Amino acid sequence: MSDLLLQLDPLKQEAVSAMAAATDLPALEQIKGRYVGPQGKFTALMKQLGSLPKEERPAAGKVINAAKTELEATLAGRRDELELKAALPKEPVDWTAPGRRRAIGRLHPLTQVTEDIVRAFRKIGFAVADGPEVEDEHHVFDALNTPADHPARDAQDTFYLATKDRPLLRTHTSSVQIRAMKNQPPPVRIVVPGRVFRRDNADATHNPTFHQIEGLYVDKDVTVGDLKGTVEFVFRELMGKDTKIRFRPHYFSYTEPSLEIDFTNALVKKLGKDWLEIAGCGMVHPQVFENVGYDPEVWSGWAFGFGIERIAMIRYGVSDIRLFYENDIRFLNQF
Ligand code: 2NL
Repeated sequence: MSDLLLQLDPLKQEAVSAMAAATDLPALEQIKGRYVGPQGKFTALMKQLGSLPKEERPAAGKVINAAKTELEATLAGRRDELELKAALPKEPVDWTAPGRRRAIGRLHPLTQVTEDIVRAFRKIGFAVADGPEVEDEHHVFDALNTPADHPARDAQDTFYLATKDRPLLRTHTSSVQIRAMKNQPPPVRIVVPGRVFRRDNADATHNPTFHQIEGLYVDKDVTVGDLKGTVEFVFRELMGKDTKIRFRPHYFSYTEPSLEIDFTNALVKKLGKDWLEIAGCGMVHPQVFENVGYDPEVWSGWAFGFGIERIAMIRYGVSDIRLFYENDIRFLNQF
C-alpha cells in the first residue's frame, strides 16, 4: 500500500478524537480548520493524490473520499451536540420553581381587593391565618359569647349540616381567630380573609356565601386609640389618602365596647352621601379571652370585621353583588 494510504487511517483517528474532545463550538471550528480546512492536514493529504502512480489513483481516491465523508459526518454530529450544550443553562435549574409571570388571565376583583387589604396589614406586622369553613358551634358561637338563643344561631340564618354532631358552615371568620388564640399565647396580630355562609336570600347586595376579612390584635395595654389608628391607616391605603373614618356605638356579643365604622372620601361625596358604613369592630370581650384561656386582667385587644364584596362594590362602583360570582368575561375584563 502506498505511503499516502498508510498515513490516512491514523490521521482520521486523530481528527475523530480531537473532535470528540472539543468542549465548545469555537474549539470544534479550530479543529475543523486543523484537519479539513484549506490549510488542514487532511486536505494536504488529498493534494498528494496527484503524485501517486496513475493506476493507484482511483482506488486511493475512493478510500480518501470515504474517510472525508466520515469526518464530515463526525464533525456535524459533534456540532449538534455542542450547540445543544450551549443552549442549556449553565447553572443547575429548579424546574419546580414557580414562574416569574402569570401566563394568562388576571386576578378576580375580589382577590385583588383581598390582596390589597392583606398587603396593608402586613406592612404593620400582621400575619395571615386560615381555618376550616365547616365548623362547630363552639368555635362559631359559644366561644364568641353568642348565647344559645341568639337569632344568628337559628337554622333560618345559619346553614347546619344534617349529620350527627350538627356541624355548620361558618357565618364569620372569627372561628379562625378563636382557634389561633387557643393555639398560641399572646401577643397575637393576625388577619383572616375567607369565605363565610349565611342563609340570606340573594338580592342585589346579599348572597348566601360571601367573603370577609377579620383582624385581631392582642397584647398588653391595647386601646381603642390603637384600633382607630390601625383602621384609619388601612382604609387610607385602600381607599386613598383623602379618606376619613368615624366610629359609632354598636353591639356585638364578642366585643365591648362595640363600634361601627363609617368612612368618607371624594368617591362617597360623588355618590351623594356624607358617610358609608363599612365595618364593625370593638375591644375583645373579657369573656372571649376567658373562653380561649387568656387572662383578661393581663391581656387586652381589639378585633374588626368587614365584608370584602361591600368594599369591592364601593371601590369599583358595582351595584349588584351577583356580578362577582357569574364570571361573565365582559365583567371580569374590566378589572
Ligand atoms: C362586622 C363585624 C366584627 C369581630 C368582628 C371578633 C373576633 C374575635 C373576638 C372578638 Cl375572635 N371579635 N371579631 C369583632 C367586631 C366586629 O365584625 O360587621 N363584620 C362584617
